[in-house]
Amino acid sequence: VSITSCSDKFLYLKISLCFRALCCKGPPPPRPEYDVVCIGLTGAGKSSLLSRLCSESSDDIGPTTGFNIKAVPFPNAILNVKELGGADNIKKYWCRYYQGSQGVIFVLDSASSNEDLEVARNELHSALQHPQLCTLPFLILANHQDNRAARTPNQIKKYFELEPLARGKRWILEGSSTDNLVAVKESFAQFINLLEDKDTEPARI
Ligand SMILES: Nc1nc2c(ncn2[C@@H]2O[C@H](COP(=O)(O)OP(=O)(O)O)[C@@H](O)[C@H]2O)c(=O)[nH]1
Ligand SMILES: [Mg+2]
Repeated sequence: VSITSCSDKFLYLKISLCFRALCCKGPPPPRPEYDVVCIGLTGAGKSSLLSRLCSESSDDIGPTTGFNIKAVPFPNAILNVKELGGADNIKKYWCRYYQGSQGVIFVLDSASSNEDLEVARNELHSALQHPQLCTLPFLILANHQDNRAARTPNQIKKYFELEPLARGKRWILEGSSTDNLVAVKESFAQFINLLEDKDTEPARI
């Protein structure tokens, strides 16, 4: 079609704009949001991992007093993560913030002393058995894997005696470190699958 006159050109422009408006994709559908609670002892790496996932610098992070809420974006979901401070005087209030949670992230320092690991194990066991959390998906991150003293995820699995507790539940245990964000994102992608209830397989521990 040859377009010669000015009004023809104008009409052509209008038609092509209408065509684009009809054919071009509108805004992407909203991503589902999940409220999750993030617990673990002080120094485990909760704030650092969450900041890195939000593309923020983790250099000037101090111990979390009280709690800290972050909307952490992923390609197919947004996690509203409530990080609860891990200090002794705060831990006893953790359960007050469990209500409404749809999933649990538990972070531990795989390179910590045996005593600290024992405390972390007891905290994880209490969370796994807590009435408000026991039916929810868990992501357990054996963090600080870049430290030479770190126990492997398999060693943590045995030490934490997760197998009997994990049977038939939707839990994932993965190694992590702040210097391998790709692996951390992959662990969260699996966790989001559990939150979406896509993965009906029992625990991957
Ligand atoms: N090398 C190493 N250091 C980490 C890792 N995760 C956290 N840290 C450091 O451990 C300290 C405590 O981290 P933080 O995120 O505040 O722990 P939180 O108390 O669980 O929130 C900080 O100095 C972090 O830089 C990790 O995977 N590897
Ligand atoms: Mg913190």
